Amino acid sequence: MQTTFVMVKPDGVQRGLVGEIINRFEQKGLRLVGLKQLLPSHELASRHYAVHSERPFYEGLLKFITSGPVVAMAWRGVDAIAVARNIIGPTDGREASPGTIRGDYAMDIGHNIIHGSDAEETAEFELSLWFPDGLVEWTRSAEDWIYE
Ligand code: IDP
Ligand code: MG
Repeated sequence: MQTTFVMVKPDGVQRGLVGEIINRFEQKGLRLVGLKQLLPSHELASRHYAVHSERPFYEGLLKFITSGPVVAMAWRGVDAIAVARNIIGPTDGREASPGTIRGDYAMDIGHNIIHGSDAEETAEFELSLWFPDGLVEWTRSAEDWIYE
C-alpha cells in the first residue's frame, strides 16, 4: 500500500470539478484517507513547490496556487502514486489523453487542474506538509472486492 498526495488546484475548484475528481479516484478503488479545503499561504505553496524554485514559471506558479482555495486529499492503495498520476495525466493539458483528468479538462500547462505526488519520497514530504496532523485510519470494506 502507498499513500499519495493529490490537490485540486484553484482552477479546478473554481470550475466546479472537485466532485468529479473525487469520484474518479473513489471509483477507481483508492481509499480516501485525508480531505480538506484551504487557502494555501505563500509559505506553504513555496515549500510544496521548492523543487521548482529556480524555474522561470516559479513565481507565477506560487501566485496561481495561492490565488484561491484548493482541495487537498490523501489517497491510499496498491501503487497509489503511479495509479493517481495515470488518472491525472501528463502536465500539459493539451497533450494529455482524453480519459485523464487533465486530458478531459485542461488546455494549459500551468492551469492544469490538479497535482499528484510523483514518487514515494515526494508523497511522504507533501503529506506531512499538507496534513501535519496525520491521516484517517480506516478500512474500506469494498477492498475485499477491489483487490484479489
Ligand atoms: P506535474 O504537476 O505534472 O508533476 P511539474 O513539472 O512537477 O508537473 O510542474 C509542477 C507544476 O508547475 C505543473 O503542474 C504546472 O502547474 C506548473 N508548470 C510546469 N511547467 C510549467 C510551464 O512551463 N509553465 C507554466 N507552469 C508550469
Ligand atoms: Mg511534479
